Amino acid sequence: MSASHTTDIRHDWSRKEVLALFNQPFNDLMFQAQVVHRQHFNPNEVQLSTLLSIKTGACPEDCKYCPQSARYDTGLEKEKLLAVEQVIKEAKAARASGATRFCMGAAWRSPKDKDMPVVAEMVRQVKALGLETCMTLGMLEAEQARLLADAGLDYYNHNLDTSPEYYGEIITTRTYEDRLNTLDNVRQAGMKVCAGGIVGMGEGEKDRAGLLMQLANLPHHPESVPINMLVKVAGTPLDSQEDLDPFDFLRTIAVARILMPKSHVRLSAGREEMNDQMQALAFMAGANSIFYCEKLLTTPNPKANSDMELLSRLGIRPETRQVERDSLEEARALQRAVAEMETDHLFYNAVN
Ligand code: SAM
Ligand code: DTB
Ligand code: SF4
Repeated sequence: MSASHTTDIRHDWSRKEVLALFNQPFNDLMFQAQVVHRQHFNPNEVQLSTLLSIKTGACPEDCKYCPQSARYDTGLEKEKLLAVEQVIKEAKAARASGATRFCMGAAWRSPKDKDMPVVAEMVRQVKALGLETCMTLGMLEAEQARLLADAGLDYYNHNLDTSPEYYGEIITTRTYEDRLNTLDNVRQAGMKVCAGGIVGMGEGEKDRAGLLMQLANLPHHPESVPINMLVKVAGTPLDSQEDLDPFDFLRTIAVARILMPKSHVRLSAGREEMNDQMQALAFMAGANSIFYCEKLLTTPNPKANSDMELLSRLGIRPETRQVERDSLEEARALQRAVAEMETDHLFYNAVN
């Protein structure tokens, strides 16, 4: 495969091609992912997102992995929708600890109309703090997506979770098509898409390939692709699922990087069970975003200081906000132009 071929932004991947990427020798796959990664990103930067559960538990859906489904007894304390002030307090703490994006998640099948003004207000106030905003509230109608976009929501997270073929083993209360419709509504409303899935749910390699193929063949690649390793929670139907081979997890990250070269690939749930070496390999495979918070939605995540220590040992810096970088570059260009104008008169123009 030629170098240019591997870096093209494509939306027409076949399962055979994706499986061929997966089935390369591990070192070849990692190398290819690194080459693509370095063409589009600084390999020593990782984006930090903080996650907050704004409404916890008692969800009517039956997602077999999820501790928040009302159908499974996981001993989780349910909570009503948080007050806006509480969310803002958490967002300020996230900003102070160095996160650039604040993701708010609700255990809903879809938001009710009465919830929309409240979540929109959360978006407005979190955004006013200078943070990027993300929400994951379940399925969205077109009108709801427009309302969130109008409030200034930057990203909407809605995962495909697995391949279309394996999906029915995991969720029966909404279809794959429902999920694709929500992603379409989010895109049409002009928001950035965050969509990925979970591995380690008993799926096969063809399903991991199928999931990534679905994501990569969307009309636009999601800007953010979270790859979650199943967090096994007691009481859920997947609590005693066999562990996935860690190399298969890393292969999934690497293939995501190759298929979606310009997207941030997030090393998402499951880091609590990964050692430092495994996380370092995931960054080498092309992951360049993490959830940076001591709790995901309901389960533990590494402590902020241990994350900072790991990043520092690897020489990785937290990524600054894109807008900041863009406006910084603009400011520098302006400065250069002004400096040139100021010094122009000092030089004799030999052309004239
Ligand atoms: N209820 C909304 C929905 O399902 O779209 C939003 C919240 S839901 C918890 C967001 C995502 O978290 C799920 O789509 C799934 O990919 C991920 N997730 C939930 N439980 C998980 C677990 N035990 N391990 C890994 N990922 C999980
Ligand atoms: C995503 O892909 N992973 C996050 C976020 N999007 C909302 C959620 C992970 C949840 C892990 C289980 C829990 O903490 O409840
Ligand atoms: Fe509900 Fe979301 Fe959990 Fe599914 S993943 S049970 S929709 S909270």
